[in-house]
Formats: sequence, structure tokens, C-alpha cells
Amino acid sequence: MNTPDTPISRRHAIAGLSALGATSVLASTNAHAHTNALLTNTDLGWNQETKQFALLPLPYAYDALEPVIDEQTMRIHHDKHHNGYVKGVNNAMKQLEAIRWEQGDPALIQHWQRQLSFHMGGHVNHTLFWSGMKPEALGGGGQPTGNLSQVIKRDFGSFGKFAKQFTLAATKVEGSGWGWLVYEPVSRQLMVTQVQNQQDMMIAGAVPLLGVDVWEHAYYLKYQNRRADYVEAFMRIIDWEEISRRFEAARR
Ligand code: MN3
Repeated sequence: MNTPDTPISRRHAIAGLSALGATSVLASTNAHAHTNALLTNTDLGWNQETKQFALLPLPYAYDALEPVIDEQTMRIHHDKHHNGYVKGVNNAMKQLEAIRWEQGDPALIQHWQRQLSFHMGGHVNHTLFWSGMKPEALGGGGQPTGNLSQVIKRDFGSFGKFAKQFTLAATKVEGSGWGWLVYEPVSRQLMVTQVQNQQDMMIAGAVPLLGVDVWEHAYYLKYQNRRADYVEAFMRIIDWEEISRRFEAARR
């Protein structure tokens, strides 16, 4: 599933995503344009002929992240919720295409643009979320090494200070959303951000590296209202090798 990030696969990803209507994607959901550097069309299940996304299987078994994330939560989260975003983005693209061909209601363009932004956010966020985790027993958690480790120290003071800010931001998201570690390419620094829903409050131009889903569907079966406990436990299953790979791709 992790296709080597070659220039060719990146070109295909950009070509695939531009089929969405480059203007709308770039304008309304800055996060997505930049994930082209991180995800390929293959990672997102994009089919150039049907111009539709598909839900790909998880990169591990449903119970692989036990006990941090339980099997039932993973099944429902991936098979139902993530699948809903895939269906939603496909439908929004179809509706916008119909409006372009004067077969849809132009009064609904704002509605379908919003749907496109929300569901594409959901598809990209979840794709990055699944591949950003691995079982504790296989080396998940701990701390990053190399360049990413040094830049975290430079920008946050220490790994501990980063972890404190990341978990606090994620825990304090108002309603449904995400906590993200992002790379801001203009100031060339790492930042922590909160995202509401799937896309709101993303920092313009920033590249998402590490995200924790704090929608209730991500943790409620096991943790109920204890979101802080879930976010704390999430730190034990981060795949820092994968996050480092994204960091190197983002700052190239
Ligand atoms: Mn989710």
C-alpha cells in the first residue's frame, strides 16, 4: 500500500486529484493539495478510468492495535466511517460534474463544494491515520530519531514538550476533529494544529504529518468520555518511521 514515492507516482497523484477540479480542491481544502507529496493515487484508491476513489483495506489486521484501539472500533471506523467519506467524495464529484454539464442544480454548488471538502478531508485524513500507526509490539510509539527528532527539539524545546502540546490540543478539540503535527513550509517549522470536523482550521499551506482522530467514533466504545486517556494511549502506537518519511517528503 505504501507505494514508493517516486516522481512518477507523485505526478499521477496530482493528475488524479486535479480531476476533482483543481481550483476547488486547492481553494477550499489546502490540506489536500499538499498531501500530494505524501500520498499517491494508489494510496487513495483512485481509479483514473472511473474517476472514483475506493476504500483500501487496513495495512494490518483489525485487532493489530489492541489494546490501545480495540478490534470492534477499528472495524466500524474503517468499514463504515471511512467508507462513508469515500462514498461522499465520489458523490460530491459526480454532483459537481452534473452542475458543470448543466444537468444539476447550480443553486446547490455551495452545498456540494462543502461536501467535497468535508469528505475528501475524511478520506485523506483517515488514509494518513491508518498508515501512521503500528502495533506497540512491532515498534510503535517511543520517539522519532534522526532529522525529525532534531527538528522537534528545535521547534518545541523537547519531545516531551511536543507530546504535551500535541495531546493537549487533540484532547481540547471543540466537538469532532483531529489533532495534527504539521510542517509549515514557508517558516520551515513544525506546528501543532487542531482541525474541526475533517478540514476546518487547517493551517493554510501546511503539510499534515501525524494526526489523531478525536471524533467520538474513534474511541467511544473503549474509552467513552475519556478522550485524554485515548490520546495518551495513541502515543504508544505512532509509527515514527512513517512520520519521519512524511517529514522528509514534505520539506524536500
Ligand atoms: Mn474517523
